Amino acid sequence: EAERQALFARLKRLLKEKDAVLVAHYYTDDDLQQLADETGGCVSDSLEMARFGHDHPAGTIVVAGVRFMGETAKILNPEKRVLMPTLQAECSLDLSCPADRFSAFCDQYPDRTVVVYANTSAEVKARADWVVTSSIATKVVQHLHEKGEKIIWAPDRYLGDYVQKVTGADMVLWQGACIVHDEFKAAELRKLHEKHPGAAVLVHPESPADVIEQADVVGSTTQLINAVHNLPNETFIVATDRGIFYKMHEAAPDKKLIEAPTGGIGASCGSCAHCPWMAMNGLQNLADSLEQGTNEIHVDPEIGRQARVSVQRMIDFAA
Ligand code: CIZ
Ligand code: SF4
Repeated sequence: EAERQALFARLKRLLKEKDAVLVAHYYTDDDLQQLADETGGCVSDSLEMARFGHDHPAGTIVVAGVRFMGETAKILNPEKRVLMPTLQAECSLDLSCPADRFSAFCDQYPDRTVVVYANTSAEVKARADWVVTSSIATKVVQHLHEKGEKIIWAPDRYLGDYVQKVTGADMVLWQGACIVHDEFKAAELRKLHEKHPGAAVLVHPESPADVIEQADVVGSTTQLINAVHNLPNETFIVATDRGIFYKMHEAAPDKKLIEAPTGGIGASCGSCAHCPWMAMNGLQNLADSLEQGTNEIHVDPEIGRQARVSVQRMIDFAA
């Protein structure tokens, strides 16, 4: 604990010295979320992280999360330096969708509008017409559907399937999945809910359809945190990365939060739901990166410019 205190003090000094602001994703360790809160940084979802970094005056944005989040910050802030505690933190959705294969896939459907989830590389975002997050995916697709457009959706097949069901849009789906959310188990969830009949079930739409079916609320990280605060229930069963409990506890300290059951494959903490790549971020590698200026994110300027157009389209739509 004394060691942690010393590291916290050193990191606060370093952030000031280097004119840097820390943005941490909801799925990172409590330590990082706490440090971001204490230093005027931000804890949020991937897009809000990039927007916050944009509005903040600091010349360096340090992104605690996975690589596509660092890239998204760079896409929206090409003039700023973007650092990450590690460049090894991947995302199975991003990995499932290499730009060359995806581009060839899109070429097969030239009459379709290309909508991609934020969990993709800068190159894939550049190939797309729209980038969306889970909080706005349904609204954007509904809007396109009403205009008579047919859609290519990538990379998460569960989120795509959910959006398709809600909107009735004509969608061709890329077959990617998140290794964390893919592990939530419908039968076990049903049994757990029977034991806690008063609990509300909160599900992130990267989960399988039979898990989404049992949800009282399906939503993005921010929407699920708000649900804990806003719903009258005293107990919640939560199907998303357990990193989110830090903010849920803060939003509603008196409520009881239960982890939804998983198969646990790929998790960094046994059978719980925790992204192994998010878990690569820590106070120590954050300090190293800040001190030495290592792990800088670079995005080809032309790719960045094209990707910014599709991200900006969503931001303007949301406004
Ligand atoms: O599952 C993820 O990585 C999410 C929810 C990312 C995001 O948009 O914040
Ligand atoms: Fe990717 Fe899933 Fe990890 Fe999010 S939780 S970064 S979607 S692998």
